[in-house]
Order: sequence, then structure tokens, then C-alpha cells
Amino acid sequence: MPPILTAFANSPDRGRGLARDMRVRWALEETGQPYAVRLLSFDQMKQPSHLALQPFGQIPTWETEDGLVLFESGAIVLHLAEQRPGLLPRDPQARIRAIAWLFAALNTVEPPVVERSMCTLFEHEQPWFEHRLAQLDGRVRQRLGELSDALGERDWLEGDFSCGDLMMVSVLLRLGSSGLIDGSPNLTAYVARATARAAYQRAFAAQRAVFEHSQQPGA
Ligand code: GTB
Repeated sequence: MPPILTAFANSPDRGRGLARDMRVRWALEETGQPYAVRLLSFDQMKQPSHLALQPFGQIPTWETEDGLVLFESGAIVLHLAEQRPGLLPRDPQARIRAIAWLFAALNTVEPPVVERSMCTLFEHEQPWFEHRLAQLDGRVRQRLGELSDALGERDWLEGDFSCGDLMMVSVLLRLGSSGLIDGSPNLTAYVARATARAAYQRAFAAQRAVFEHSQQPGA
């Protein structure tokens, strides 16, 4: 039996590939690993059977036939990158630097991006919304400027495309139509280069198919 990934049965992103199963699907496609998907409703995510896999009642999780159960999208992507070639350099120093970029995506860039998303989703009716959004935009812009300087004219953050790029681009995609990336042409090109990869396109189509199916009458 192939390993099992969990994902939203009804993703709030409506098939835009922004939920965190997408980064795992992308890593699976980059490394050519077969997988099955268990779709969960919000209720099912909070049931004991899922909490036994993911203590916070979230997706994604990863289960293999030999008994491994993993949660945290970063840990799952890193694990997959270690299983097969394609997402980590062989050279030990280049390898750990690629892993550092994966952590940078999750720990340094994603927090202000998520804080901004939460504000636009849940605080837009507050009288102080515009002021708060401007503050959060400033924090995101700062990180984007730093990332843009670090990337420079290179195609990828550390030599060849790696799990660091996969995670960084997954985080940048969450900025969607905010226009915040437009101020950094090298980041715009970086995201376009990454999302043009055949593996990204396959992963995107697979998660999109879940949304399309959920829209069919009787689904
Ligand atoms: N740190 C964990 C990880 O990286 O695996 C975070 C996992 C997480 O936040 N999962 C979310 C979840 O299960 C789904 S991806 N939430 C349900 C809950 O906490 O009860 C987050 C997400 C949701 C929706 C959108 N969107 O609509 O655009 C984007 C991202």
C-alpha cells in the first residue's frame, strides 16, 4: 500500500494550492514517490483517530506502511527529500545549507506572511484594520527585501533547486494577489520558475482535482 497523506476534503483555499498538503504533494512529485490521500472534514480532523496522528488536529500528516507517522509539513518534506534524490545536494555543507533555507522559509518568512493573512481574513472589520495591515505589510516587505538580496541573480537559493526553494516558494505563494512580491522582480521570477516545474504542476493539478470533485452535485 502506498503511504498516505492527509488533506482537506473542502479546502478553504478553493483549490488554489495554498493549504499545507500542497508542499508535501510537490515534494512527492519532485522525488517521484507514489502516495495515496485521505481527505478529512474539519470535524474528522478533531477526532481522536486523527489527533493520534497530529496532536493539533491539522493536516497534513504522513503515514507509511512500516509504521512511520509524521506531522509538520516541514518535517514531512525534509523526510521525503532524504528518501530519494532530487531535493537535497549530496555535498554535506550544501545539504545542510539547503535545510537551513527550509527552516528559514518556515521560521523566518512564513510567520509574518501568516500573520498578515490572518489579519486580512479575520480583522478586516476592525476600525484599526488599515493601520495594522500597513504594519504587517511593512514586516513582510522587510523579509522579502532581505530574501531578494540573498537570492540575487541566482536561479535557486543554494545551487540546484532544493527542498529549501520548494518551501520558500510555497510560503511566497501565500502572498497571492497582495502585490507585495511585485516590488522584487527577482522574487517574481523565482516563483514563476519554481511553479513552472512539471512536479509543481502535477501536484497543483492533484489538489485542484479534489476541489473540482467537491463542487460536483452530490459530492
Ligand atoms: N505547522 C503545521 C504544518 O506546517 O504542518 C501547520 C499545519 C496547518 O496549519 N494546517 C492547517 C489546518 O489543518 C491547514 S494549512 N488547519 C485547521 C486547524 O488548525 O484547525 C493552512 C491553510 C489553510 C487555509 C489556507 N487558505 O485558505 O488559503 C491556507 C493555508
